[in-house]
Amino acid sequence: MPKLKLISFKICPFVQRSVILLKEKGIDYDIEFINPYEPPEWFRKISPTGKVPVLLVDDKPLFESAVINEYLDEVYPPSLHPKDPFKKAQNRAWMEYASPMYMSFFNMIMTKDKSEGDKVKDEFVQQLTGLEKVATNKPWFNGDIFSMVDISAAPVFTRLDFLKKQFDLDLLDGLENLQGWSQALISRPSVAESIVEDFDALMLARLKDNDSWIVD
Ligand SMILES: N[C@@H](CCC(=O)N[C@@H](CS)C(=O)NCC(=O)O)C(=O)O
Repeated sequence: MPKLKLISFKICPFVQRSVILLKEKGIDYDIEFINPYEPPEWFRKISPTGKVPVLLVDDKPLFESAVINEYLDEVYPPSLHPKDPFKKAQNRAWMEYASPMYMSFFNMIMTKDKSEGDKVKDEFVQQLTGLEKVATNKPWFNGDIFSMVDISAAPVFTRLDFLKKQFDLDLLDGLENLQGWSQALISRPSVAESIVEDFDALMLARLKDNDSWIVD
């Protein structure tokens, strides 16, 4: 099996997706934390986008979390995708749906101005409402089988849990399917262990540094 090293940023949701998959499959890997916003020179050389995650596979770089996860799923069977091609494609479509939610979340929490924050919050809640319509609460996206699509969405719920605990802001209020899915995901060992110990402190520091409306 190849030697794997994940280049990470402690509060990055995209990295978290790869960590969950690595843990879920019990794959051995090394991890190195950097700040992609002030990257070391060696990272600039190996990352075409300047973003994390980058997975070094026998020292060869692979970028984009979705691609990294598809690679790991293929190389370390059994696959966590449904077998049926249509269902698999549908799951992948919802994985695509979840990706821009991280940008909405980031914009929502990093905005300085409360009224702008509320506007972005409404957009984010609309995205959640779209997900609510297809979530099953049984508890996983595909019912009783944990899949790649669950991994793609899990970091959304880690972050919503942070907002609820730290600011009493519950964006899952009234979204019952997502509440069930969220609980199941947050309690899953691979997800719980994918969060760095100082996650809340780092998030709070980032919000304060950005003068976010949430910390007012
Ligand atoms: N589409 C990328 C997004 C990765 C991404 O946005 N990573 C952020 C950290 S969470 C980053 O490295 N940003 C650095 C930058 O934009 O310069 C993926 O899924 O891997």
